[in-house]
Amino acid sequence: MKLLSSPSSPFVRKVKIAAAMKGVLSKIEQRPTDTNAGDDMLFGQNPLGKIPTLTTDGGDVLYDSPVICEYLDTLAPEPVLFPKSGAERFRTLTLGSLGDGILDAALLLVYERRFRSAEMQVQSWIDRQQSKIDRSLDMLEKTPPAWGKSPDYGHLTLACALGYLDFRHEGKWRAKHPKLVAWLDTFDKAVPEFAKTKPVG
Ligand SMILES: N[C@@H](CCC(=O)N[C@@H](CS)C(=O)NCC(=O)O)C(=O)O
Repeated sequence: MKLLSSPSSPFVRKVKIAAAMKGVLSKIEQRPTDTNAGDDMLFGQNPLGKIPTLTTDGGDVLYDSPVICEYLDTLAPEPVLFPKSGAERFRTLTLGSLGDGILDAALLLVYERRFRSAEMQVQSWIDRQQSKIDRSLDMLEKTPPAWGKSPDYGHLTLACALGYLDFRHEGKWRAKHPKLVAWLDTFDKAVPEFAKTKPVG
């Protein structure tokens, strides 16, 4: 398998952690990809120009990260990242969507600083994105999502979202969310690939 990748992308990090948990990371060749470089290889595989993008051994091109992670989950029986059915499945998918939503808002805040000059930035829009992150974390802080035998896709997505807030938003979330800080420490101990994929860049 081939993965269009970057060491700073939290969405790529999700895929690498999922692959490691399923024991297939060594079967993935990673191709460093700069999404700002107008890379024809990237646009040819994914017209959205986003990473992660995975090409399977059968030649199928998969995106985005939830789809890739669900594909990886089919490659080995354990641990189950996506429960097959029932309320458990939809709890996992919803936690994954919440983690991705935190990431989307956090990334938009980064892009606002990166791609707009200071006078073009709109404070009300910045506040709107920040409030999505704050509300989500406040809700999760009340009851951080426990796992049974092993963390699943929802948990690994949340861990990557919190890791990204540490990486690009100075870990400011930590002061008001002690239970989530403890939750992330527990995840870190349970999933060795989390520490190994600490973002750089
Ligand atoms: N929903 C997508 C989001 C992927 C995403 O936004 N990746 C960023 C890198 S962290 C990207 O490729 N950005 C380039 C762009 O938006 O043009 C997923 O889950 O894979």
